[in-house]
Order: sequence, then C-alpha cells, then structure tokens
Amino acid sequence: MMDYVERVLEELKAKNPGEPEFHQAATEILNGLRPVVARHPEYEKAALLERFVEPERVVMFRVPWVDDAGKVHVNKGYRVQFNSAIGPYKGGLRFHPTVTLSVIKFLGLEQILKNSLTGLPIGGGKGGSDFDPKGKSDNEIMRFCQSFMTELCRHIGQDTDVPAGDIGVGGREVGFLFGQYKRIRNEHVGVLTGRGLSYGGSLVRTEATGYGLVYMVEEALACRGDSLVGKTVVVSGSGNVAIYATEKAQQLGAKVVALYDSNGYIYDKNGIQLDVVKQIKEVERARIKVYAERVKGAEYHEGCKGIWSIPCDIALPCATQNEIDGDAARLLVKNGVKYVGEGANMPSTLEAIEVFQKAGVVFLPAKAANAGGVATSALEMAQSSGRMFWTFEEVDAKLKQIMVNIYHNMDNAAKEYGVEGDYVAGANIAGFKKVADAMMAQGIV
Ligand code: NDP
Ligand code: 2IT
Repeated sequence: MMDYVERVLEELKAKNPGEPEFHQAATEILNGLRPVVARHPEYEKAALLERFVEPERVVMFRVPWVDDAGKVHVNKGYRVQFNSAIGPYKGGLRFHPTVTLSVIKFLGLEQILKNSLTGLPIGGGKGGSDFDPKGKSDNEIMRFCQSFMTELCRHIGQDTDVPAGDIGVGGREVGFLFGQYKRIRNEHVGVLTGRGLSYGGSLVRTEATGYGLVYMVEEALACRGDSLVGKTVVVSGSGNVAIYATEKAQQLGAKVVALYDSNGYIYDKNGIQLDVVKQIKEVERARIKVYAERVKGAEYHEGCKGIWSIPCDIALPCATQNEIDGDAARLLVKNGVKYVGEGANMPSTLEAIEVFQKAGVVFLPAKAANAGGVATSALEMAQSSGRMFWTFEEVDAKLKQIMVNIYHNMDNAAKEYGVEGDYVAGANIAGFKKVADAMMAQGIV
C-alpha cells in the first residue's frame, strides 16, 4: 500500500502533467518529510501535504513590448503565490528563455521552506518570464519591465507579495520594475527588494546570497575542525551569486579556480582575479571567455560540463537547476570533493544528491545554503518599514548569524528525526515545521 507521501506525489504528478522540475522538487521535499508525517498523523487528516503542494494562487499574463526596431514581441509572465501561512509571499523574479510554469512552481515550492528556515516572517512565492535579456538594449529592458509590472502591480504589495531578483533580474531590472510600480500605484513602499541604495535598498543585499553560502560552508567546516584556508574551490556561473561566493571564499583564504557562463568555463590555476570578472560581467555585460584573453595563464573551454572535471575540495554550483547530474557528481567525488554547497536553486539532480550522500560528501542543499539572499531581503523589508538603514557591518553580522542558525537547525532536525548528516531531509524538516504549525492553526484554508 502506498504511504501518505507516495500518494500525494502520485496525485501531484497526475494533476500537474508535463511539469518535470516541479515533480523533482516535490519529490525531494516530500521524501524528506516522511519521518515528520509519520510522527504527526493529524497532518494527513487535515490534508496538509495536499494543500502544501498546491499554490494558493497562480497568475499568468501576457507581456507585450516593442523592440528598438519597432517590432512587437509577446512574452509570458508568471507569479505563483504559493504559501502565505507565515508571512506575505516573498521570492524572486526570473527572466530567462527556459522559464515555464513548472520552473516557477519548483522555485516557489522551494522558497516556502527556504523562507521559513531564515526564521523571518516571509511566505513563499516566485515569478518571472520567458523573456531573454541577453543582447537587449537598456531601453528594451526598461520597456519590457514596465509592461511586466503594468500587470503584476495589481497582484503585489508590501504586505501581500514582495518580489526581488533571480536569474536575469538584478539591480537594473528591479529599478525599472520599482519605477513603474510607484508610477501606477502612487506608493513609495518596500514592494520589491534588491532596490538601489538611493531608493530604499539595503546594504549587503547584492552580496548576500554568495556571502551567505560561504558563511554556511565555513560553519560546516568549523564544526569539523577545518577552515576554508588553502581549499581549492570550483564555482559555477558568473552572475550575482557566483561572483559574491567567490569574493567571500577568497576573503576567507580559499582559492577559487573556475567559473562559467552558459557558453563555457574559465580555469585559472593561480586563482580567479575577481576584479577582472566584475568588470566583464557587471560593467561590460560580456562573456566570461573574455577573462582568458585578459589574464595570462587562464584557460577558456567551450561548454559548461567540463568544469566538474576540475579537482577541488569544495564545489559551489551557483548557476541554475540540474547543472550537476549523476556523472558530474561521480567525477567530483572521484577527484576528491569533500563539500558541496548549493548556491543555485536545485542545481543537483536527485541522482547527483544520492551520489554525494553515499560518498559521505557534506552536502548543503539550496534551500538552506542560498537562503542568505532572501534573508537579507527580509532585512531590507524591516528597514523599509522602520524607515531607517543599518550599516554594512550590522547587516552582514545578522546575515552571518542567520546562516549559522540555519546550519544548526537543519543539523539538529536531521538528528531529531534519526537521519543525522542528511541535510536534505534536515532542511526540509526544519523549514516545514513552522509552516505546518501555522497552517494547522489557521484552519482549512
Ligand atoms: P544571474 O543572472 O546573475 O547569473 C546567472 C548565471 O548562471 C550566469 O552566469 C548565467 O550564464 C548562468 N546560467 C544561467 N542559466 C544557465 C544555463 N541554463 N546553463 C548554464 N549557465 C547558466 O543570476 P543569479 O546569480 O542571481 O542566480 C544564480 C542562481 O542562484 C539561480 O539558480 C538562482 O535561482 C539562485 N539564487 C539567486 C539568489 C539571488 O539573490 N540572486 C538567491 C538564491 C538563489 P549566462 O550569463 O551565460 O546566461
Ligand atoms: O531564490 C531566491 O531565494 C531568490 N532569488 C531571492 C528571493 C528574494 O526575495 O530575495
């Protein structure tokens, strides 16, 4: 006979066909929750898991815009308001051609538990578009963001739903989105996070996801009597999360030797020169290939996958979902990887996670390891509501404490439920408990 978790997963797959990323995230999460639902039979009576995996609301809309040559384009827009049991919906917007409803739902489901793990009062949501920002002018980006917000603005609000950035949405896009929200709604409020410092943003938000990831890895090392000093690190991606993970890892004494973008990877055995990467990626918005033209001794290789063949102590996947499959995981293990910290959302396939865990790699799952970004978004919301600003040092100290707390909460939850060292289960359990308590207390809604 199927147990409760299996039954909910089967129903979910039948009701949501053609959504492989959503199925994958739900499978990882619900399998981790098995010991919790076994201990709480009242959850099944209240159909708690069935409600947990069904978004409270899904908004889908048309986003028409005109390019610089006068041609009209139409993209899809999404906002999935997944769960508001513990706070207003909170989560990023992704602009990338691979965005589908399945992708936004997997990200939204993960976000519920991630946001709970931060210990701050934020529910889970996610949104985005299949719009491709690559090669677009600033004016095209602005017109797209204005069109996107013209519809989105009726669904969000500082106490309802607070979007932020994700892949393809950074400071520039948040600025355009905020400007249009303010213009239509006539409110200067903290309705988006990741805002510029001149209009309500928080110090450290730009660095937060990457820094937070490395703070968690540092804590995992410290608990084993070790540190980042002298460690070789491979980071994938070369966007916001990858850049600031690299920066913090280098500050703490590690050597980061590789990065990639969607075309190929760079290998610099002397250690990545981050000022060169920032100039290429943040200022010029050019390809990572340019690094090897500028830095002596650095290599460029076409294609992404080869990055996982570089021997390292620590791997930090910081680009996108399913970038590490079973083969990549086996290669990393064979070459001696000891720690994997997920900066991206769901960067490891289910098979890759199994390979890492069986090999005894310390595996820090995304919803815990990359929670520093949204945690700092919640700190931005607190500063907006209080009409004040904290210093860089104050926000950074709070971020570090949150990451250390998340590490110990997931570690303790894994121990409490008899799966010590399994941080995938530990993070799911620790995040779920607060949401489950809130949902049970609020009745059948
Ligand atoms: P950016 O847009 O700043 O950077 C994304 C990076 O990943 C780029 O280098 C991009 O390369 C690469 N990338 C994206 N898609 C692919 C792909 N299909 N194949 C290969 N490379 C790809 O995004 P972020 O750094 O903000 O986000 C990276 C990851 O971190 C995402 O999974 C996101 O969900 C997650 N995350 C982000 C947070 C944040 O605060 N920003 C918070 C928590 C998690 P290219 O430029 O060639 O496309
Ligand atoms: O995946 C994520 O946690 C983010 N993209 C950040 C979300 C946020 O609201 O800061």
